[in-house]
Amino acid sequence: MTRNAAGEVTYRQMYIGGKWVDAETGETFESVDPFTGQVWAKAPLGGPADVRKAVQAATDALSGPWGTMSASARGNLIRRLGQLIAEHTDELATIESTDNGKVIRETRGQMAGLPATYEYFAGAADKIQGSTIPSPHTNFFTYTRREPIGVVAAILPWNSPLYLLASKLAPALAAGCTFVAKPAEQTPMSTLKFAELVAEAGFPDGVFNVVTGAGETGAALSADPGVAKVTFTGSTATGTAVMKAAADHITDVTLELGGKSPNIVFADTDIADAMNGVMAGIFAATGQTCIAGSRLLVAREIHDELIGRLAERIKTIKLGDPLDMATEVGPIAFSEQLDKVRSYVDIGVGEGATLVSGGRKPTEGDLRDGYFFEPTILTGVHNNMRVAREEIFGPVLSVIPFDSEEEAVRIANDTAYGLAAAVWTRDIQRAHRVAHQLNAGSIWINSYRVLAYNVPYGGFRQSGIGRENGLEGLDSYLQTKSIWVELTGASR
Ligand code: TXE
Repeated sequence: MTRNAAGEVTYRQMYIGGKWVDAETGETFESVDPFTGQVWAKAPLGGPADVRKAVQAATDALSGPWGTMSASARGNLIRRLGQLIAEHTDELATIESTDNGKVIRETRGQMAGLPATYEYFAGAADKIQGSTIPSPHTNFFTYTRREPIGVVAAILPWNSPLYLLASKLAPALAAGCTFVAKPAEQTPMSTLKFAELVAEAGFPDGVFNVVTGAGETGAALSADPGVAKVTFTGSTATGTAVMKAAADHITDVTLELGGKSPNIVFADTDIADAMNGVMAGIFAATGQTCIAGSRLLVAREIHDELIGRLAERIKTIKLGDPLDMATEVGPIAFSEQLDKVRSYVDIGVGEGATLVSGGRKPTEGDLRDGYFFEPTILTGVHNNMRVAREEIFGPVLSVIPFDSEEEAVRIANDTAYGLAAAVWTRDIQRAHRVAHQLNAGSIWINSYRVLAYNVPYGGFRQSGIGRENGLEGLDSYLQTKSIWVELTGASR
């Protein structure tokens, strides 16, 4: 599959209750290819009526064949879905790279990894079990059942649509929930294509639904009383709005929000390894990942050497067409985000930081039309500056020197966020000591950006609530029912 011919626009319908539908209003919205700056696709603009219809379909599906299906049969369907994804990885990767500009070498890798997520949770479906509890009331037999929480609404961002969907959908299906997905308005197309695979896998109607649209659509979904749980990935500001809306109906929430993650490099590290980790930490996905290592905390004695080597390496990074396997860094996903990234560089320089590399939108050759921004390094950053405190969500590295381990930990933890962090050192005691002191949900030692479907993932503080992945991720789609059976007839 290749990019659409000039002027050609792809349209896909929403998937609600097992049917392909337009929005009730007939309205649509456009998705722009960030490499060409041109509209390449359209999707229905789902409104409150479509949201209600999808939540109703998901509610009805809970009491249909899905509700009485054995856990093993549910697992088989999830496994089949994983197999279908494996057969379509190139197509899904191309759609996603066209929608959000992420380089195809990254999206292919992400898609190739998805079947394992579905396989893991497929296997977990029939291992969900309650317990028997020796109650102090000895005339009672007491046991628990682990039941699906109900209708799950997933509100998704634009940076990794199907990857983030998988970490929500696979456990929700394993738990026996039904699901309404609302992809981001910038990236509706891969989730709509994915719905075809769900249909082909043979899930009963209404188990999986997609409503496309913008923030208002997500707001309607998080406020719908039929939704038992909202799982959201996106900005902390929108996460706050989602949580407030959910509070009206005591709807459960899992929130995976922003970050300002520190990559801490001690002087005793292998500097070449650390350099690779720093590069991948901030420039992969053009810096548009919640776990981006956007604050580089570096020991003062190696500061100049590390920055010098990073600045040299940056010159060799190949920006270009995200659909080209040779491209290392693609465009920013959409023009408002490019404006945001650019404005932060100005803010940083205005605050007294030094622009060492990058900092501009390239205009040469085939980069002319796309929303590109050069990989950027700001040095002389103080942790009080906005470029050290606010999530930029772009290829901008803020470099902060430190003089002691204690100071490094203090600066690292001096943030409203707490999603991830990395420690680079050869000293095994220091590595663990520092990891234990860092307030973040994922810590890497001598590495960056490694995640897996079976390892819990989530944020401390304003980076979120709840954990995804692993059995802890599955738990968040279950609720416990305790059953008391009187054995003697004593209460008659
Ligand atoms: O995010 P939003 P945006 C951060 C990043 C980025 C900033 C803004 O810093 O620059 O957020 O991006 C839906 N009720 N991250 O505006 O608003 C929206 O339609 C319910 C970090 O794209 O959080 C989309 O589907 N839903 C992040 C989803 O929320 C609402 C990934 C995410 O959009 C809504 C993305 C509302 N009131 C951005 N308003 C990460 N943690 O990885 C919008 N939405």
